[in-house]
Amino acid sequence: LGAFEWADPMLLEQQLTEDERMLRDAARQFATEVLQPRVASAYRDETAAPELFPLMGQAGLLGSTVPEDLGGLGANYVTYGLIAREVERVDSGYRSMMSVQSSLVMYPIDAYGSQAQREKYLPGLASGELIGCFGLTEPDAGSDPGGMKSVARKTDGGYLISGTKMWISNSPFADVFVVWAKSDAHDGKIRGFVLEKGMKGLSAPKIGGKLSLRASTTGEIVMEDVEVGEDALLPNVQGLKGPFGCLNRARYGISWGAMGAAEACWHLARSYGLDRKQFGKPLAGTQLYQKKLADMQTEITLGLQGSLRLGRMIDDGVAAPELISMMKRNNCGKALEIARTARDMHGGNGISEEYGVMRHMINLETVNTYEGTHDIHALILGRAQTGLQAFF
Ligand code: TGC
Ligand code: FAD
Repeated sequence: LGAFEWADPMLLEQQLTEDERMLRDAARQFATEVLQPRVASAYRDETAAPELFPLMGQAGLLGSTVPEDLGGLGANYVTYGLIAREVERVDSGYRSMMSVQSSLVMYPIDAYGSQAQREKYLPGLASGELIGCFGLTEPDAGSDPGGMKSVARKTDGGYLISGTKMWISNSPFADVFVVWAKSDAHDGKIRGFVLEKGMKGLSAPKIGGKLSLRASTTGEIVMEDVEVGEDALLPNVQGLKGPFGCLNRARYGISWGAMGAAEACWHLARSYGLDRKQFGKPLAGTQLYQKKLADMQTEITLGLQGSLRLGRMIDDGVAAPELISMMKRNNCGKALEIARTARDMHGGNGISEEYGVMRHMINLETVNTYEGTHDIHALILGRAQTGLQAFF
């Protein structure tokens, strides 16, 4: 039998290729050197950080799966997941900025766009010179995006788009807006459109008062008869499977990212327990403390192994969306539980910004909600095994 590696019990490291490890290490270096030093104040002051996009672009973090000739790395989905894990180890908000740009803006332009749209937008989005956002959710259509009210009305040369999108990551400083609306020219089917900052009738006010994900900026997208040409339509997809195709990639990335945040909390709790003495001995030498560490270690090990397997299945083209729901749901729920426990294990220090565990915990409340809530993914899995629809 082999030796037990407490921080990597399933030897995940050995299951990666040399290229995957190299790109993961570059992401770790960027996260440690560029993101970590700024996160506490960014979170406290809710600082908008558009300047991070070109830095992320230079580090190869944006659109890593997009082909190299369009500015990406042409990397696989395992690499994309490993990058998400490293960035979210620092903060879920930074991973959000990156994964919206990669999976929700670059992916649909690459997969559903015309060659002209791909050439126009992808290189700038990959370098971070352009910032993107993705508008699906509306004030009255969150878990049920099919109930959206945004519409695209056909005109002679294009469309007039109207509606309001809510809770949109990056929107207040975005240059490129991928939005979804029901098109009267396509029997009311949902279609994707690429809008640009500065278009008449388009605005993106910031949503204030957020107590979670404060290092990432969130806003609305307000569209009042925004006039676009035919070239703004994403030509190669229609219906809800358009936005869901993007969400599949982003949800998969979140399954890795949430484990990164959980690992950060676990390692902090372990170190804290080794240093902190009460009743004449380290906290880590008590049974209750060790049980909590063992639970964290187990859930993280299983969660990471599940995400790796899922990534390999995506790379092989055999992953079903329901499996993505399973891993997104499981890893977010477990990460949130781990962060709450780590907060408790830090005692009073657990509420201080210095230790970071409470920031992770509060961020994970959002991560457990966006991209399909914990319960919505349960309903997707319930439907898949019973054949019974329980949404309505
Ligand atoms: P349903 O009848 O199930 O499906 C409608 C059509 O869509 C297709 N489809 C999928 N295609 C690809 N991948 C998937 N995962 C798909 N899920 C569904 C389906 O095959 C069907 O196609 P067709 O051709 O037959 O029409 O639709 P429903 O209306 O019953 O859906 C219910 C439900 C709950 C599954 C769905 O609406 C859902 O997942 N709700 C959650 C909404 C959500 O995740 N919103 C995310 C917004 S974006 C975001 O949060 C970004 S945060 C990012 C960050 O900052 O990091
Ligand atoms: P609701 O759908 O109203 O759900 C409220 C509660 O009801 C939840 O607990 C839910 O599980 C439950 N519920 C809903 N339906 C059912 C049912 N049928 N049966 C049982 N329970 C049910 N969206 C974007 O489009 N782009 C973005 O970039 C984006 N970024 C975000 C960033 C942040 C910080 C946040 C908080 C959200 C973001 N979202 C974004 C929106 C996010 O995807 C939605 O908030 C999420 O899908 C839930 O929708 P909702 O808030 O309308 O909640």
